[in-house]
Amino acid sequence: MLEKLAEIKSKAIDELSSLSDLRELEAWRVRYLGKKSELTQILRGLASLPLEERKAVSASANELKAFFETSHRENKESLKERAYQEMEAATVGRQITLPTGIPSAETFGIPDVTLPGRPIPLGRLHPTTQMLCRICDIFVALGFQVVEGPEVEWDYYNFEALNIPPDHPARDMFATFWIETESGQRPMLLRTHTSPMQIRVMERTQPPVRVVVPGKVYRYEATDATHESMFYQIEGLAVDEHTTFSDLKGTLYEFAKRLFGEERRVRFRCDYFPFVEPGVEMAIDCMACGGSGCRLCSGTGWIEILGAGMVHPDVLRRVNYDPEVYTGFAFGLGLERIPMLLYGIDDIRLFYSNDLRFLRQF
Ligand code: YSA
Repeated sequence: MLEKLAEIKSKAIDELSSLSDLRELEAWRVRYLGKKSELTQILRGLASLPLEERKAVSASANELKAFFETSHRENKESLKERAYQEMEAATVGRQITLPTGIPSAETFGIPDVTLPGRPIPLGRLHPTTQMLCRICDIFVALGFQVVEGPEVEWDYYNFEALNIPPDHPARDMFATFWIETESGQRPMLLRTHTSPMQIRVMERTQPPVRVVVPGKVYRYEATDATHESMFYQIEGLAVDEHTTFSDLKGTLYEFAKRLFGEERRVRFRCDYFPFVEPGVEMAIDCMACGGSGCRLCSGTGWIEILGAGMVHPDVLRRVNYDPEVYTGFAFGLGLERIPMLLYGIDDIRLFYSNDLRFLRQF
């Protein structure tokens, strides 16, 4: 048996010296250390040997096993190192031909530096956020501050303080999501527009005031291509002594020029909002047809982008501003409508349906 072990050892050493890759080394390990190897069979059969022979064979067989294990470990390291160096050589522009049978470096946890880099997926800002930042930047450059306010609002701020008492027909303009409250508590709702922030800002600030307020608003409405039940608005408010309608027009002209380009024409027409007097809507000439009329502008040549007006004296009185001393203008625009115009997006619902094919375009 001892002779047999010596024979196994010499054969294994011979084979080891001619191994050229890790796959061959693995086959060698199975052959000499695997469950079906001669050595394993000898170790398993030790119990059946006479005592004296068992002692001698056991010592030699275990010694051989340890020798094989060490040889395997050392050869594995050196073959791995060799594979790695060959991979590395390829990155400095030298063409190498890998010896056949060398498995890919990644099999051993070594990055294959010859492969093209994998693109790292980058996040991006939502198109609404991008537009919100762009519009706020324009107003900041014109001297406005950006403030935010609550989306769950009191009826008082959303309606009453804005000259829309209970049962006022103007409430119909703002289909409302009401919040269930305890009986006797003041009514609460999801704000239907950003205008309640006009009151909140004026309550805690003395003129001069110049703010823009971006944020989500909610309407209890069926959705369609131009209507969502949750969308964004940006409110603007400027109050000071001697603020006039010309200031309103000048500010909004400048805003439209900076956002849509110098060549856009701007039109103001009378409109009604209970919290302004006079009230106007501002439209720009249709960028799709240049004003001649098309589907985008419903054949009118103009696209309405915001509502505005001079702050109503009753609103100023409610926040303890003297309307004989102070005047102001305000405006509110629907945010999604702007990228829809600029990029020709024909359905507002695309913004919030989380379709990455849409979102990745911005
Ligand atoms: C008017 C005068 C001011 O001095 C200040 C603000 C305002 C605007 C007013 N608070 C308001 O909300 N008017 S509005 O009901 O006409 O909405 C303003 C804009 O929001 C619309 O021009 C439109 O662009 C957008 N909008 C309205 N309902 C929408 C919507 N966008 C998407 N989905 C909806 N359901």
